[in-house]
Amino acid sequence: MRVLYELAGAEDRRFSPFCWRARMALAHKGLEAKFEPCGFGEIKAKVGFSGHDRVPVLQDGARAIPDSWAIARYLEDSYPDRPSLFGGTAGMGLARFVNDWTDRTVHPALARLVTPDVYDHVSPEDRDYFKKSRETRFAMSFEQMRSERPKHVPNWMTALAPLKATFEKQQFLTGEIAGYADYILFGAFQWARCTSPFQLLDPDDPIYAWRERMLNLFDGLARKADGYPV
Ligand SMILES: N[C@@H](CCC(=O)N[C@@H](CS)C(=O)NCC(=O)O)C(=O)O
Repeated sequence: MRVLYELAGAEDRRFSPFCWRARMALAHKGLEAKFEPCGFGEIKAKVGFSGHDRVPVLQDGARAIPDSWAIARYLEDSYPDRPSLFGGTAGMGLARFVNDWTDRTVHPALARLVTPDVYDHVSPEDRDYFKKSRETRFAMSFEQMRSERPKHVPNWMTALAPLKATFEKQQFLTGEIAGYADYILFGAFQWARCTSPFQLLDPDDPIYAWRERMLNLFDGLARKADGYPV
Protein backbone atom coordinates (compact mmCIF):
# COMPACT_ATOMS: atom_id res chain seq x y z
CA MET A 1 0.00 0.00 0.00
CA ARG A 2 1.38 3.42 -1.02
CA VAL A 3 0.49 6.52 1.03
CA LEU A 4 1.48 10.10 0.26
CA TYR A 5 1.21 12.31 3.33
CA GLU A 6 0.24 15.77 2.13
CA LEU A 7 -0.45 19.16 3.61
CA ALA A 8 -4.18 19.94 3.80
CA GLY A 9 -5.88 23.24 4.52
CA ALA A 10 -9.45 24.25 5.26
CA GLU A 11 -12.01 22.09 3.48
CA ASP A 12 -9.22 19.65 2.67
CA ARG A 13 -7.58 21.99 0.16
CA ARG A 14 -4.22 20.55 -0.96
CA PHE A 15 -1.97 23.48 -1.79
CA SER A 16 1.58 22.50 -0.88
CA PRO A 17 3.97 23.06 -3.81
CA PHE A 18 6.24 20.23 -2.62
CA CYS A 19 3.34 17.79 -2.28
CA TRP A 20 2.20 18.67 -5.82
CA ARG A 21 5.66 17.72 -7.09
CA ALA A 22 5.22 14.26 -5.53
CA ARG A 23 1.62 13.91 -6.69
CA MET A 24 2.53 14.68 -10.28
CA ALA A 25 5.54 12.33 -10.09
CA LEU A 26 3.30 9.47 -8.92
CA ALA A 27 0.84 10.19 -11.74
CA HIS A 28 3.71 10.29 -14.28
CA LYS A 29 4.79 6.83 -13.10
CA GLY A 30 1.16 5.65 -13.22
CA LEU A 31 1.29 4.65 -9.55
CA GLU A 32 -1.76 4.61 -7.30
CA ALA A 33 -1.55 6.01 -3.79
CA LYS A 34 -3.73 7.02 -0.91
CA PHE A 35 -3.39 10.76 -0.25
CA GLU A 36 -3.39 11.29 3.50
CA PRO A 37 -4.20 14.86 4.62
CA CYS A 38 -2.15 16.54 7.36
CA GLY A 39 -2.94 19.95 8.80
CA PHE A 40 0.12 21.98 9.86
CA GLY A 41 -0.50 20.96 13.47
CA GLU A 42 -0.78 17.27 12.60
CA ILE A 43 2.38 16.85 10.53
CA LYS A 44 4.68 15.74 13.36
CA ALA A 45 2.17 13.23 14.73
CA LYS A 46 1.38 11.78 11.32
CA VAL A 47 4.82 11.60 9.70
CA GLY A 48 7.06 11.47 12.79
CA PHE A 49 7.55 7.74 12.08
CA SER A 50 9.67 8.80 9.05
CA GLY A 51 12.04 10.87 11.19
CA HIS A 52 10.88 14.01 9.36
CA ASP A 53 8.66 16.93 10.33
CA ARG A 54 7.63 18.19 6.91
CA VAL A 55 5.50 16.88 4.07
CA PRO A 56 5.42 15.27 1.59
CA VAL A 57 6.39 11.88 2.95
CA LEU A 58 5.80 8.81 0.82
CA GLN A 59 5.22 5.46 2.44
CA ASP A 60 5.71 2.62 0.01
CA GLY A 61 5.28 -0.71 1.78
CA ALA A 62 7.91 -0.79 4.52
CA ARG A 63 9.81 2.24 3.15
CA ALA A 64 9.17 5.83 4.27
CA ILE A 65 10.67 8.51 2.05
CA PRO A 66 10.61 12.15 3.19
CA ASP A 67 11.33 15.15 0.91
CA SER A 68 9.94 15.69 -2.59
CA TRP A 69 13.33 15.39 -4.32
CA ALA A 70 14.12 12.13 -2.51
CA ILE A 71 10.64 10.85 -3.42
CA ALA A 72 11.25 11.56 -7.12
CA ARG A 73 14.64 9.83 -6.98
CA TYR A 74 13.09 6.88 -5.15
CA LEU A 75 10.29 6.52 -7.71
CA GLU A 76 12.73 6.71 -10.60
CA ASP A 77 15.03 4.06 -9.09
CA SER A 78 12.28 1.76 -7.84
CA TYR A 79 10.04 1.83 -10.91
CA PRO A 80 12.47 1.88 -13.85
CA ASP A 81 9.96 0.19 -16.19
CA ARG A 82 7.51 3.08 -15.83
CA PRO A 83 7.92 6.36 -17.80
CA SER A 84 11.09 8.13 -16.73
CA LEU A 85 10.85 11.29 -14.63
CA PHE A 86 14.34 12.51 -15.48
CA GLY A 87 15.29 10.92 -18.79
CA GLY A 88 18.70 9.76 -17.55
CA THR A 89 21.49 11.14 -15.40
CA ALA A 90 21.99 14.36 -17.41
CA GLY A 91 18.26 15.12 -17.06
CA MET A 92 18.45 14.42 -13.36
CA GLY A 93 21.36 16.80 -12.98
CA LEU A 94 19.44 19.58 -14.70
CA ALA A 95 16.29 18.81 -12.68
CA ARG A 96 18.41 19.26 -9.54
CA PHE A 97 19.16 22.78 -10.72
CA VAL A 98 15.47 23.46 -11.42
CA ASN A 99 14.69 22.20 -7.90
CA ASP A 100 17.14 24.59 -6.26
CA TRP A 101 16.22 27.49 -8.52
CA THR A 102 12.52 26.98 -7.81
CA ASP A 103 13.12 26.77 -4.05
CA ARG A 104 15.45 29.75 -3.92
CA THR A 105 14.15 32.12 -6.58
CA VAL A 106 10.62 31.21 -7.70
CA HIS A 107 9.13 30.37 -4.30
CA PRO A 108 10.44 33.47 -2.49
CA ALA A 109 9.22 35.75 -5.30
CA LEU A 110 5.82 34.05 -5.33
CA ALA A 111 5.49 33.89 -1.56
CA ARG A 112 5.62 37.71 -1.47
CA LEU A 113 2.52 37.75 -3.67
CA VAL A 114 0.36 34.92 -2.32
CA THR A 115 1.16 34.19 1.34
CA PRO A 116 -1.68 36.34 2.79
CA ASP A 117 -4.10 34.53 0.44
CA VAL A 118 -2.74 31.14 1.53
CA TYR A 119 -3.72 32.15 5.06
CA ASP A 120 -7.36 32.36 3.95
CA HIS A 121 -7.24 28.64 3.08
CA VAL A 122 -5.40 27.34 6.12
CA SER A 123 -7.56 25.33 8.56
CA PRO A 124 -8.95 27.40 11.44
CA GLU A 125 -6.91 25.42 13.99
CA ASP A 126 -3.67 26.18 12.08
CA ARG A 127 -4.30 29.88 11.45
CA ASP A 128 -2.50 31.28 14.50
CA TYR A 129 0.59 29.18 13.80
CA PHE A 130 0.62 30.10 10.12
CA LYS A 131 0.13 33.83 10.72
CA LYS A 132 2.76 34.02 13.44
CA SER A 133 5.38 31.95 11.58
CA ARG A 134 4.92 33.71 8.22
CA GLU A 135 4.65 37.23 9.61
CA THR A 136 7.89 36.55 11.48
CA ARG A 137 9.53 35.15 8.33
CA PHE A 138 8.62 38.22 6.27
CA ALA A 139 8.99 40.64 9.17
CA MET A 140 5.67 42.29 8.36
CA SER A 141 1.93 41.78 8.85
CA PHE A 142 -0.28 40.17 6.20
CA GLU A 143 -2.04 43.54 5.82
CA GLN A 144 1.30 45.15 4.95
CA MET A 145 2.16 42.29 2.60
CA ARG A 146 -1.12 42.72 0.75
CA SER A 147 -0.61 46.45 0.37
CA GLU A 148 2.99 45.97 -0.81
CA ARG A 149 2.08 43.30 -3.35
CA PRO A 150 2.22 45.53 -6.45
CA LYS A 151 5.77 46.50 -5.48
CA HIS A 152 6.88 42.86 -5.76
CA VAL A 153 5.31 42.04 -9.14
CA PRO A 154 8.36 43.26 -11.14
CA ASN A 155 10.61 40.88 -9.17
CA TRP A 156 8.23 38.03 -10.00
CA MET A 157 8.31 38.93 -13.70
CA THR A 158 12.12 39.08 -13.65
CA ALA A 159 12.30 35.64 -12.06
CA LEU A 160 10.07 34.28 -14.83
CA ALA A 161 11.94 35.83 -17.75
CA PRO A 162 14.01 32.72 -18.67
CA LEU A 163 10.88 30.54 -18.56
CA LYS A 164 9.07 32.84 -20.92
CA ALA A 165 11.92 32.60 -23.41
CA THR A 166 11.99 28.79 -23.12
CA PHE A 167 8.24 28.29 -23.51
CA GLU A 168 8.27 30.43 -26.63
CA LYS A 169 10.32 27.61 -28.19
CA GLN A 170 9.25 24.35 -26.53
CA GLN A 171 6.26 22.70 -24.91
CA PHE A 172 7.79 21.68 -21.59
CA LEU A 173 11.02 22.27 -19.64
CA THR A 174 11.95 18.70 -20.54
CA GLY A 175 11.08 19.15 -24.23
CA GLU A 176 8.13 17.49 -25.94
CA ILE A 177 6.96 15.49 -22.93
CA ALA A 178 6.59 16.82 -19.38
CA GLY A 179 9.11 15.54 -16.86
CA TYR A 180 10.03 16.04 -13.24
CA ALA A 181 11.59 19.48 -13.86
CA ASP A 182 8.14 20.62 -15.04
CA TYR A 183 6.48 19.16 -11.93
CA ILE A 184 8.90 21.04 -9.69
CA LEU A 185 8.05 24.36 -11.29
CA PHE A 186 4.38 23.54 -11.65
CA GLY A 187 4.11 22.89 -7.90
CA ALA A 188 4.75 26.60 -7.38
CA PHE A 189 1.97 27.61 -9.77
CA GLN A 190 -0.40 25.08 -8.26
CA TRP A 191 0.33 26.43 -4.77
CA ALA A 192 -0.82 29.83 -6.04
CA ARG A 193 -3.76 28.48 -8.05
CA CYS A 194 -5.15 26.58 -5.04
CA THR A 195 -4.99 29.59 -2.73
CA SER A 196 -4.90 32.94 -4.50
CA PRO A 197 -7.17 34.86 -6.88
CA PHE A 198 -4.23 37.10 -7.77
CA GLN A 199 -3.51 36.96 -11.51
CA LEU A 200 0.12 35.90 -11.92
CA LEU A 201 0.24 35.51 -15.70
CA ASP A 202 -1.33 37.18 -18.72
CA PRO A 203 -3.25 34.77 -20.96
CA ASP A 204 -0.95 35.65 -23.86
CA ASP A 205 2.17 34.73 -21.87
CA PRO A 206 3.84 31.49 -23.12
CA ILE A 207 4.12 30.45 -19.46
CA TYR A 208 0.33 30.62 -19.22
CA ALA A 209 0.05 28.18 -22.15
CA TRP A 210 2.57 25.85 -20.46
CA ARG A 211 0.55 26.00 -17.23
CA GLU A 212 -2.58 25.08 -19.21
CA ARG A 213 -0.75 22.06 -20.64
CA MET A 214 0.31 21.04 -17.14
CA LEU A 215 -3.25 21.43 -15.83
CA ASN A 216 -4.45 19.10 -18.59
CA LEU A 217 -2.02 16.27 -17.77
CA PHE A 218 -3.30 13.01 -16.32
CA ASP A 219 -6.94 13.73 -17.17
CA GLY A 220 -6.79 17.17 -15.60
CA LEU A 221 -5.48 15.95 -12.24
CA ALA A 222 -4.32 19.39 -11.11
CA ARG A 223 -7.19 21.28 -12.76
CA LYS A 224 -9.68 19.24 -10.74
CA ALA A 225 -8.17 20.44 -7.46
CA ASP A 226 -10.06 23.29 -5.76
CA GLY A 227 -8.54 26.60 -6.77
CA TYR A 228 -8.85 29.87 -8.64
CA PRO A 229 -8.89 29.58 -12.43
CA VAL A 230 -6.81 32.72 -12.98
N1 LIG B 1 12.50 20.25 1.01
C1 LIG B 1 11.20 19.75 1.36
C2 LIG B 1 10.33 20.90 1.83
C3 LIG B 1 9.01 20.41 2.39
C4 LIG B 1 8.23 21.51 3.08
O1 LIG B 1 8.74 22.59 3.44
N2 LIG B 1 6.93 21.24 3.27
C5 LIG B 1 6.05 22.19 3.93
C6 LIG B 1 4.67 22.13 3.29
S1 LIG B 1 4.62 23.07 1.83
C7 LIG B 1 5.86 21.80 5.38
O2 LIG B 1 5.80 20.63 5.71
N3 LIG B 1 5.75 22.81 6.24
C8 LIG B 1 5.51 22.60 7.63
C9 LIG B 1 5.45 23.91 8.35
O3 LIG B 1 5.63 24.97 7.74
O4 LIG B 1 5.19 23.85 9.55
C10 LIG B 1 10.61 19.02 0.15
O5 LIG B 1 11.03 19.28 -0.99
O6 LIG B 1 9.74 18.12 0.33
